[in-house]
Amino acid sequence: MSRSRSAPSGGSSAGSGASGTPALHKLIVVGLGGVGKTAIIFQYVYGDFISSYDPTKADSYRKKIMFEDEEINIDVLDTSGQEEYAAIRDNYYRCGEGFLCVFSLTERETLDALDDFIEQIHRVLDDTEIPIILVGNKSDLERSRAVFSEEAQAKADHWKIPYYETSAKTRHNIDEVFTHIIRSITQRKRAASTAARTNRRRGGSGKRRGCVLL
Ligand SMILES: Nc1nc2c(ncn2[C@@H]2O[C@H](COP(=O)(O)OP(=O)(O)OP(=O)(O)O)[C@@H](O)[C@H]2O)c(=O)[nH]1
Ligand SMILES: [Mg+2]
Repeated sequence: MSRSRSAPSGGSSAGSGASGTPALHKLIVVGLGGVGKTAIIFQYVYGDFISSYDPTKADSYRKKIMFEDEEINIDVLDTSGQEEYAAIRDNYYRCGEGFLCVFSLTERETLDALDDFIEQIHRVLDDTEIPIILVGNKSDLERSRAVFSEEAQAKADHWKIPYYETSAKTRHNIDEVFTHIIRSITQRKRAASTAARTNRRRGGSGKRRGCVLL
């Protein structure tokens, strides 16, 4: 497991282990400041809870895991929820193969804000099928809950995406969320490579989405 203070390098990761190197899948975690993006990633990668709050600029984490009997690498990009970084989000989003859209169950406006994030992801990638999961974090703070599960589920249904409630503090549903998004990404890549092979057999040209961070 490794952590770097810089954004990950660009490049397509569509090739998935055929050459013997582990497949690499790129996740991006987005949402307003303070909702627990960094805490969720830290709990998943290091099995620990950060109780202090140190606003993120952009960090990336890499973790090697066994998934469906195969060794894979995942790159997790931890974005900033601070408004001053909003303008550079487009650049980051281009590299994403799957997104966790996080809000805090204790702050209603953090859920409302996610419509804009999801629209931006769809627009930048020109892809409304990109794997996204809605994540309501801080489920351990039940007494401060400001969003009913049904309301968040309704938003997830609207966007046709799954919904999970997590706690980065207790680790509730943390592994489940990452497993779900990785499964969605791998299924999608498999379908795309099957389609590309079929297309090549029929003499078509393969089109791939690139991603470059400036
Ligand atoms: N009780 C509780 N506190 C949490 C949870 N997740 C995060 N926190 C706390 O909420 C604060 C903000 O968490 P961060 O993970 O830094 O939030 P962030 O979304 O990364 O914020 P930015 O980097 O500014 O975008 C910290 O004090 C965390 O300890 C949780 O599940 N339960
Ligand atoms: Mg952070």
